[in-house]
Amino acid sequence: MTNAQIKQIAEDIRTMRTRGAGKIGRAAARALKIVARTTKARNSAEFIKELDRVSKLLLGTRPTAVSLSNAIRFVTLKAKLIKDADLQTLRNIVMSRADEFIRVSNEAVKRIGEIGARRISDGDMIMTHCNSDCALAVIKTAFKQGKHLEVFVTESRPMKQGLISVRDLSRAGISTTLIVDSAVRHFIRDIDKVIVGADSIAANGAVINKIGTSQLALTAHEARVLFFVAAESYKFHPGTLVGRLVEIEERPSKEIVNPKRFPGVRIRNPVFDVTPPDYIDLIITERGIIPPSAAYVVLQEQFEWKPGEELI
Ligand code: RUB
Repeated sequence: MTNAQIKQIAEDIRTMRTRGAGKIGRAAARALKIVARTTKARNSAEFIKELDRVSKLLLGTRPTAVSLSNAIRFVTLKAKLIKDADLQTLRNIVMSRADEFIRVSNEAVKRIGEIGARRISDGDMIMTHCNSDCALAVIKTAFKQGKHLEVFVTESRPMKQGLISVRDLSRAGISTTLIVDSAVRHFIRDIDKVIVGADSIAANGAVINKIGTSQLALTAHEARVLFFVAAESYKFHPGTLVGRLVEIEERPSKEIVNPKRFPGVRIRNPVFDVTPPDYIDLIITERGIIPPSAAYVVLQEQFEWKPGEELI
């Protein structure tokens, strides 16, 4: 039996009540902590089985943000690798790893804000897409430092997460302009820097983020506008070290329009896309700024992986 609270966390991720890669990762850590706190397992083996079952439930909610699987891995791996530990020890390990993930993740967003703000100049016109805590942390930190900024935000169809960004930025006192996604090229010549977040970053430096990001990057590239990605190191995707592709989530067509109004028409709703590393000037992580070509090194360090080895 899965605890109702855990089911609710999974359902909130699936329905996007909890959304944004960082928040998804922290919600998963919270769910696993609840497992450790409330488990009825009688021994370590039963507890590990329960962790696996809940991890599977969480992993089935949304496929693209690697923060989800990286959070699960961070919280559960230590307990799974320890041999002969008693149940209470394993429960304590999972609870403290969950707390650690949440703390480190929140600190990372703050640190990204500080590091990224150094790359923002007084008077910059910035464009952002969708709603990323990391991208907004950079903008808001630069603004708090006294830099005068103007931010253009794309609506981000179909779920319009751009409206969340617009509200957040304008509440912070930042001059904010909302545009539809298709107006990006019309305004790009007024923009100094584009800043977006990431759901996954591949070993070759490609960034997977909200659908439309790659179009925005192409437009910025054409206009020679700087393109920054702000992302914590747990957004780097270990599977891409061994050639796995990041799955692009396709969501129900009804998020775009009521399909009953258009019988016989196929409606496709991929919600993320891949921006090639060539269009990315830098990636701002909590450990510092890297060029996209350094993604491989970040992944190797993060997962202590050497070529030819199996990933655990
Ligand atoms: C959100 C999205 C965000 C990244 C990064 O997509 O694409 O840019 O998740 O966000 P969705 P953050 O709304 O479909 O989850 O920096 O907050 O982790």
